[in-house]
Amino acid sequence: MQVKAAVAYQAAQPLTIETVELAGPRTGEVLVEIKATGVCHTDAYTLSGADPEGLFPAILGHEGAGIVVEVGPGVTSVRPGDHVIPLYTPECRQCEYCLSRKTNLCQAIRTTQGRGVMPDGTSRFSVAGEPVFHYMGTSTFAHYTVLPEIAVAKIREDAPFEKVCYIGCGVTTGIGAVINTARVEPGANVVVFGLGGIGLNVVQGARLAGADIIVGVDINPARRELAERFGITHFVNPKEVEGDLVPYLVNLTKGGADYSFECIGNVDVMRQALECCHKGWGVSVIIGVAGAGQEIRTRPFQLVTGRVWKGSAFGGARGRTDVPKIVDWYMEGKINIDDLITHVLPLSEINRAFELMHAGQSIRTVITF
Ligand code: NAD
Ligand code: AHE
Ligand code: ZN
Repeated sequence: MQVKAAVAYQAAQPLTIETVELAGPRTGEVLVEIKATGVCHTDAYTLSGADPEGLFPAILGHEGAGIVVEVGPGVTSVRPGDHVIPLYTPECRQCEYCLSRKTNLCQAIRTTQGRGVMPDGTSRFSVAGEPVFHYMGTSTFAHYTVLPEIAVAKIREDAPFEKVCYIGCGVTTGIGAVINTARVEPGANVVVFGLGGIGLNVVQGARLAGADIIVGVDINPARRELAERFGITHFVNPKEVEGDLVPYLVNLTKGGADYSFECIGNVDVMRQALECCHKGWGVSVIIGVAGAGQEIRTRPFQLVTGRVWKGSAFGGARGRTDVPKIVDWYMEGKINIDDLITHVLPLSEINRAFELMHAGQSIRTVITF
């Protein structure tokens, strides 16, 4: 079928909006009509050329929601008409990783996902007979996309696509990092670096978990007001701090953060996030994605003296199990998504979403089809 899509032909170039060819779902696959998709900083990261797994030409996008329109042979868990959220972290419930119960990182299709193809090694997208790569196994910057059955979460039908698409990445990543990865407890002191589409969800997760002090750190002063509404008790702009940021934050949290979260993708900030943690027990969670060749550094003494460095992908969430529950939380008013969606644009204006993000003017832009 012919499908409207935004194609990334080259790193650091705007996306091209055009009609591409999409082949139907094969065994174990589903065809989904994408109704809405968020634009996450990770899409911008891959488009920039900094992603070692970045491939071109590709159809980016990994924060979508839509409706199943066709299923391939052997598909049993969803059927046409079902409302779904695509999962860049699938949940096969059969691989060693899923069965371990120790991680959400299902590996059933990870290798082919990273190579920009479906599990059988081929792409469903093409332009003029030439294949176009999938991205993160989701490619939600297309009006229709094909996904493995294990990479969709079935959700309730009364949930608005243009809001719950954000649960496909940002909401789940931020709240999940607090609840599943750090397991923040009531009364904890938390520092969140980066108050964008992920960091503000960490803030609302920390508030849900009953954190006491929640410090938000961002170089964009415009982030302060919204972050306060979402639960920060203190705002720190590193550009306005005299001297070192780390001792300043240790002092503010009365000895160091019980938990810190890096939601930027800056390796120097990752070091600060670890080192502002409380001696003996502070846990720092890396969420931000850093470019090819970048490495983190600290004195091993920081770890010897009890600080813990962790990472979190998709908030440690098991997509098919946890995503429908997070949709319920939104529908029950337990979490706020609406105030984080600052812009809604048609696919034809998707490049504007990247401009707004880079200018620090948006939290999340949602594209509707
Ligand atoms: P965003 O652009 O919405 O937010 C980034 C925020 O960081 C902005 O508010 C910006 O002003 C702030 N910032 C930039 N440099 C800073 C500095 N030096 N000090 C303090 N603040 C600074 O991006 P986002 O969509 O929230 O994504 C954040 C990061 O998380 C990205 O690296 C993204 O790739 C990553 N991410 C990871 C996962 C995961 O599963 N691990 C999921 C989604 C996104
Ligand atoms: N391709 C990058 C890795 C990017 C990355 O870490 N992705 C996160 C999700 S970011 C969503 O906005 C993730 O899920 N990682 C686990 C995984 O298996 O990719 C690189 O550096 O190679
Ligand atoms: Zn994302």
